[in-house]
Amino acid sequence: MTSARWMVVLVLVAPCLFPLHAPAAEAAVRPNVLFIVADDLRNELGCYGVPAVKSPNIDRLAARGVRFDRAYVQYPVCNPSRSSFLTGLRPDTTRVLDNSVKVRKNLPDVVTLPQMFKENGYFTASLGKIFHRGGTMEERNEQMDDEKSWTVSRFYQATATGLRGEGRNMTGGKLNWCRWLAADGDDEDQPDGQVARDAIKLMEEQKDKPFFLAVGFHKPHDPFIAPKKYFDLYPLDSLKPHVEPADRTKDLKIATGGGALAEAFDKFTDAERREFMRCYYAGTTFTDTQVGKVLDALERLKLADKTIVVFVGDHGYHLGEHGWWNKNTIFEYSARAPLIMALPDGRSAGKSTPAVVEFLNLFPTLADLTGVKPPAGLQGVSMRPLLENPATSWDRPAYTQVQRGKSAGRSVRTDRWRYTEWDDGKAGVELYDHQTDAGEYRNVASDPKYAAEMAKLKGIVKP
Ligand SMILES: [Ca+2]
Repeated sequence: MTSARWMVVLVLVAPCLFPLHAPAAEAAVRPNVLFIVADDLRNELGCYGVPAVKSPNIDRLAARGVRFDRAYVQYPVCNPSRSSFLTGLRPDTTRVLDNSVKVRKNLPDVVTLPQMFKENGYFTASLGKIFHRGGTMEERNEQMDDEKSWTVSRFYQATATGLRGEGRNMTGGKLNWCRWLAADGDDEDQPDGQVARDAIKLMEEQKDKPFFLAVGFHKPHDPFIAPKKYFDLYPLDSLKPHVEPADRTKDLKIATGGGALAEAFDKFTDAERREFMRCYYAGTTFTDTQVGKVLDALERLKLADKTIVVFVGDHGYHLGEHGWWNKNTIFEYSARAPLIMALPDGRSAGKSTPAVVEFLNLFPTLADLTGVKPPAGLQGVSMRPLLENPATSWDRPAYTQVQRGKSAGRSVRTDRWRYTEWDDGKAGVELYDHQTDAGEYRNVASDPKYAAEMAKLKGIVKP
């Protein structure tokens, strides 16, 4: 070997051999993070075993990543859930329990997940809905966004064309959100199409430096607006509304019942149930298509092997299960959400894990995978062992809490059980055996056969 070739080898390996003497070089090899968030997306996707829902692009990501089959959000509503996983703190700590409070109001000095990357030399961008956007359209950016987190933050609106089309309110106007529109125009007439377009642009611009690109799609969240072509994928007569099992126990009223929503849902006809499913799935496939555009760009720009890709829903959703057509419950349907992570080296591609995990873990996991030092006090743990080997034994419960009316619900999910207390048990308790009751239709909390199990779960219902 000539001396010139030796020189080349030394230059290439030096940062690896001497990382402490080459901090700049080390920082340069840190992987990017592409962090994709869908809104109100339940675990009905091709890759989660539901081929009738068309999600070829999220399925494609699952084929090159790890699919988490039992991942739970800490609160089944947008702002509290996002505030939790974007700070790595439980809702009890953020004290964000509704859609109106900004996390920094309660924790002025908290270091958010994107902020950690920004302070470590990353370009960080928020496109669309990452932190919750409350208030009126005009107020959304200022009220709820977090400027310490982002180099660039953009929010989008539909064009005039994208707000025209065929649609209606499914509750005769009683619930303003409960409406759909098979919209005129194409993807980029909708905010989510614009989000995908700009995500691609930013990747093109930033491809040579580390980035944390947060891409927040608003669908399938209500109001159920998507270009008409996505509605056409789901003919009404192809959809099969959920049928409640005959042997179910009666739900506690606090769990789903009461209020204007429950009243409206009780009145849904079979045709309206299909209509609701169609517009929800149209939004799901619309979002999936936008995810596909972003993944295509990642490949085209040769960034896939330099980028950790995370795909999450911010919480689940009921489509008629337990009589409910919404989120904000602590049943499995609402507490569980999609979570897929793909590593740059393609490790564990196409595998899945049955481990019970919390969204809270995303923050420490991404810090661990990128080598960026996380802030003190994070309340989750790194899931790196599961990504490296999805069969790793993992025995940690997942916690989800919710406020419904005046009652506080707390739920713990273990490998086998879901146990829920309302107002410390004073307003009711629920126990579901997931070995025999995946839909949580038979509350066995009063069955003496499970007294020992109940006592154990009672002891861990608070983290
Ligand atoms: Ca949401």
